[in-house]
Parts: sequence; C-alpha cells; structure tokens
Amino acid sequence: MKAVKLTLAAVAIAVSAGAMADNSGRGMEHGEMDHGSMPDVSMNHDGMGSMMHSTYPEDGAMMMAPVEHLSLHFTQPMQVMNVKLVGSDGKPVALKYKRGGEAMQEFTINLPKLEPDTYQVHWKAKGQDGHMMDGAYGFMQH
Ligand SMILES: [Cu+2]
Repeated sequence: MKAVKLTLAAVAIAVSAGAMADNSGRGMEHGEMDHGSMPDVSMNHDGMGSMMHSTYPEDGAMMMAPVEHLSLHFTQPMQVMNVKLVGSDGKPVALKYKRGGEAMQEFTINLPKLEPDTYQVHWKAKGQDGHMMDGAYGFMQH
C-alpha cells in the first residue's frame, strides 16, 4: 500500500509542475506582441545592482499609458555618458539629452511618441570615482 501512495504523490507533483509550466508560458503572451523577448534583458543586471536605485519605466514593466520619458535614478550622482532606447527591430529611437554633463542622481530624458513595441534601454554612466558603469533594462509599450 505504501508504494502505491508514493506513486500517486509523484504523479500529483508531476501534474502540478506541468500545469505551472503551462501557465507561466501562457501568461507571457497577452496581446499581439511577443513577450518572450523580455526576460533576457531583465536578467542582465551585471555591475549596476549597487548603482541603480530605480528606473522609469520599471524593468519588465507593461506600460498601458504612453511612456513620455525615461528616468534613471542612481544611488549616487552619476555622469550619464550614453543612453540608447532600442525597439524590437534593433533600431535606436532618436533621443535628445546631454551626454557627459553634471553628475546627477536622477536623470530624465523626454521621449518622442513610442509605437507599441518591446523596448530596451541601455545606459552608460561614470561614477564619481571615474568608474564607468553600464546596464540595461526592458519595458513594453502597449
Ligand atoms: Cu506586455
């Protein structure tokens, strides 16, 4: 009897694990856009973890309202050297901002009207110790 119970438990675990995998796969595909391309960018936090306080939009955000600006909020003043906003076609969106200006904790860039798409923000900034940092995050404009 004991062996049968164990087998049933194993089957139950296998079934629930399968159901969970299905849900996570389906949950990413709402609307017509490919949400599958989001996670890689979100995972890439190498070297920026200690300097980046927060971003707008947030990493991995699904933005229903138009995104009119980008904000990088650092934990210490940083001199922003480069910011690139790239859509799913790999082409950068033209941005107007001042490179290599004063070190700031909060850096904001106004955006042109964004088409619905998946976007990646790549940034490079210099810390007060002269250290160059970079990072990337992603969001989706619906
Ligand atoms: Cu979305």
